[in-house]
Amino acid sequence: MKIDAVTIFPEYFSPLKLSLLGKAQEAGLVEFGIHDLRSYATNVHNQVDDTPYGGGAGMVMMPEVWGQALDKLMEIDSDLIILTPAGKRFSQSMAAKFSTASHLVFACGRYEGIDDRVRQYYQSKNFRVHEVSIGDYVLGGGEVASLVMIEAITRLIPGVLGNPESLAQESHNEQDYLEYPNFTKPATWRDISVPEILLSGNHGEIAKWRAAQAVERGKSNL
Ligand code: 6GU
Repeated sequence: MKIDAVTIFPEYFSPLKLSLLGKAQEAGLVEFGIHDLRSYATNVHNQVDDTPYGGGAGMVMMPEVWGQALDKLMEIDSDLIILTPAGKRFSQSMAAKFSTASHLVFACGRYEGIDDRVRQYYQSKNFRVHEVSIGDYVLGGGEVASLVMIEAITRLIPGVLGNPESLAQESHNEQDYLEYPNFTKPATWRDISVPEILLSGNHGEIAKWRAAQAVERGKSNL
């Protein structure tokens, strides 16, 4: 999978070098391209935002600079993801869908967002355009939201996780219940003991206990 991100703060994306994402990139499973929006500015001051038509607070990102950047990046099979708190809420099922895409382009809005004609234009050219939010709170821009999405999506690409079993068992899987609690050595820590059943070696009973715990946690989180 190829993943491009367009931002006025490319440094936000340096964590892509770390951990799972860094390894996935080294293994050739995913290729990241981070692009500075400002380098596509067409005016002398490298300006990327301007005051909103109709008035109101804040600034809006200008369409022409986004057009220059996205014309370079969008290919026939690209999905364009526009980060905005007004978008559709990101979820595990959305991550699963995006994990089978061949090329994702993340457009990181700042200020009050990107001139809506950018969305309209790429939609009218029959690109798949998605406005996505990661939750009901307002961030300073789409960069952190993009990182959240990239991490959730890339770990679902076959080969990225060392142990694919952990995918099948984890929280927020298709059944939508939350995972059971986990314990490791020592068996007693600060007078708190690991549940006996987990030391029993009875894998049938352990599976039952875990399923019950998972349901309990799911309920308690509703
Ligand atoms: Cl995608 N962008 C911004 N600016 N704020 C957000 C968001 C995105 N998702 C949740 N809050």
